[in-house]
Amino acid sequence: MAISLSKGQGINLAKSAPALKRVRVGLGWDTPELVNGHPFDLDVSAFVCGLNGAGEPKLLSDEHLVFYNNLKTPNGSVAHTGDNRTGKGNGDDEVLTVDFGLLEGTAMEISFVVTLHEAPERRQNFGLVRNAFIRLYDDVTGALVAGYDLDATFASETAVQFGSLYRKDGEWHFKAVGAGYRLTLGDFVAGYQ
Ligand SMILES: [Ca+2]
Ligand SMILES: [Ca+2]
Repeated sequence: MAISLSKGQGINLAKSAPALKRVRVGLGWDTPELVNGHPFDLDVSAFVCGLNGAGEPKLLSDEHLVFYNNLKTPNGSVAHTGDNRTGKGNGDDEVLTVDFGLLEGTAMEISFVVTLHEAPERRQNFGLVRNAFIRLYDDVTGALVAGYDLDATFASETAVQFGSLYRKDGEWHFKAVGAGYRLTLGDFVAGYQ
């Protein structure tokens, strides 16, 4: 039975989906085709992080930022299936897979952040984004495990953290985040370094 989450809620995957070996993370949205004369292109990035001495998430390496320009981590533990430039259709628009068996033991958190490509240059923001969601599926059976429909309306934000997977006491959890920021992908990368 899939769990429908609301903002800030989390689930313990070890309890709600104990057989889960590989998770497919689907993110979706609907957007106008053109805004200010430019395409309106949302991109998902996954930040695969360990924790530093202060308990802050930091990228395990530059190659642990998985996005349209780096489609997987060195051993393929986290992989992106490819860029979607329009968000057309009701299904998942960009999809990643996480293989818990392959994940480095030092990986403690994987954040899924959606940024708006060239937002400052194109003067675009999340105010026109509709029907945004993040869904977790068992990648082996295809079953939906949990989903979160972002209910917040955004305005001037250019990036939104949809959700994150995190490890606590050896068990993976998923949290619905839904937090918007006026940041670029580069800003996020700098923050996670
Ligand atoms: Ca895209
Ligand atoms: Ca869509």
